[in-house]
Amino acid sequence: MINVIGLGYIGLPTALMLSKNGADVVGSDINQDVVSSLKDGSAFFSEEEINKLYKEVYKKIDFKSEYEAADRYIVAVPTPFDRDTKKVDPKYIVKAVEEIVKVCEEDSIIIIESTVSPGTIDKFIRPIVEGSNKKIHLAHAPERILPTNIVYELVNNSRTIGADDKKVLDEVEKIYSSFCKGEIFKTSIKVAEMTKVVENTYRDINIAFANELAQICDLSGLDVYEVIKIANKHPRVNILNPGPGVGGHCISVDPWFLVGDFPKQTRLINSARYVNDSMPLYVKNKLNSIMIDEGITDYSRVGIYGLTYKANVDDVRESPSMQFLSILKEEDRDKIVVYDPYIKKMMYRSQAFDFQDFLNSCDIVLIMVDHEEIKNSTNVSKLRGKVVFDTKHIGEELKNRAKVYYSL
Ligand code: SAJ
Repeated sequence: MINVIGLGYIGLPTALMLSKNGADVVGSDINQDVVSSLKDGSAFFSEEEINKLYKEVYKKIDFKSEYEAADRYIVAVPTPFDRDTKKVDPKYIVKAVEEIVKVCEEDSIIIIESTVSPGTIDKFIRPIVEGSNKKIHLAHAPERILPTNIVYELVNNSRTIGADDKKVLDEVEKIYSSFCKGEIFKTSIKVAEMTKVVENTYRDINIAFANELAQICDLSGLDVYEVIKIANKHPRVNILNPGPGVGGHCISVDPWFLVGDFPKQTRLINSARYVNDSMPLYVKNKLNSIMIDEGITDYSRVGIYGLTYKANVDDVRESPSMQFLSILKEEDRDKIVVYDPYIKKMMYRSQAFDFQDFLNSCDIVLIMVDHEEIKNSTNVSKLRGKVVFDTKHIGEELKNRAKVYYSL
């Protein structure tokens, strides 16, 4: 039996997938509301594929807040970073493992899926296990799934497994190969920790390059998207997309783990983080000049489309829109109209919950997230007559519809 600890956007799909493929799964989470909604079948997810998988198997899974006496554990709890030291804050995985060692069986395997900086498991988790009076094995199996395509990627992405010896590696491989069709790479715990952080850091640096390129092209009077499109025709060039900043609790966080642990060796990584975190201010400064050009003096005539960290998700963690709003003066933040089709709860004083109501409330539309909703032609045509500042390069049709079209 496998006890999955932490039923968030990683733990839950993993528990569902394991159960679908024959495992006897207990899903544990400290949030009683999460447990109750999962148990009674009322849980709902922004990804349709997860809803389908959930409806198919939820009755087979024992959802509870307690931890189970088992021999296999998967820990998928948050690993925030300390904003001052830039180091990983391991408190949640430490707490989870402390609770597991109280109930787990002899010869159990604890698999940490949460993203951690290299050396975290040795430093914070191994002492707990060694301090227990049980023979317990550790492993690290970081996930690579992309929110908006979680179920497909759970099955098809390759997987990295780190452990101390072949026997444990083979046991953990058996668990993941029950659903993973991708290649499974077996290595040490520390290499697995490092590769996960490196993957996200690589992406953050490349997004920072695209964001710097956007600023260079803006000053040069060039269309950065045309430059990127043509440059990417080169067989060994793959420039990513510029945007209003980098959000989410992965790409915007994981690089800091390396900066925090290796401050002298991470100037490039550090600079990339500052480039990406400076984009909301760049957007604000550009918006201010657009407002002057368009004779709009009051933020009450400005509307922000999109609050989530990226398209077609309902997660607002570290989102560029939230970063943008946090740098506005309070009086302006209270005036600006915000709207996001994925956000149903009131988060800001002037928030719309209907696309047309949102458009009726503003003269300038600042597009910060490229949800499918804003890309469909019916809604694009509703932008006719608006001044549009499009930070996500929604598409050519928008240029022809907007009264005046600006982009990054
Ligand atoms: N973004 C850009 N330009 C781009 C791509 C993304 O500005 O070209 C922005 C997005 O708008 C968003 C942020 O970056 O604000 C991150 O979005 P993302 O889609 O790049 O990544 P996440 O955070 O949703 O998922 C990433 C993935 N990591 C990589 O692609 C290397 C995923 O595979 C990981 O599993 C996930 O982090 C994680 O949980 O670590």
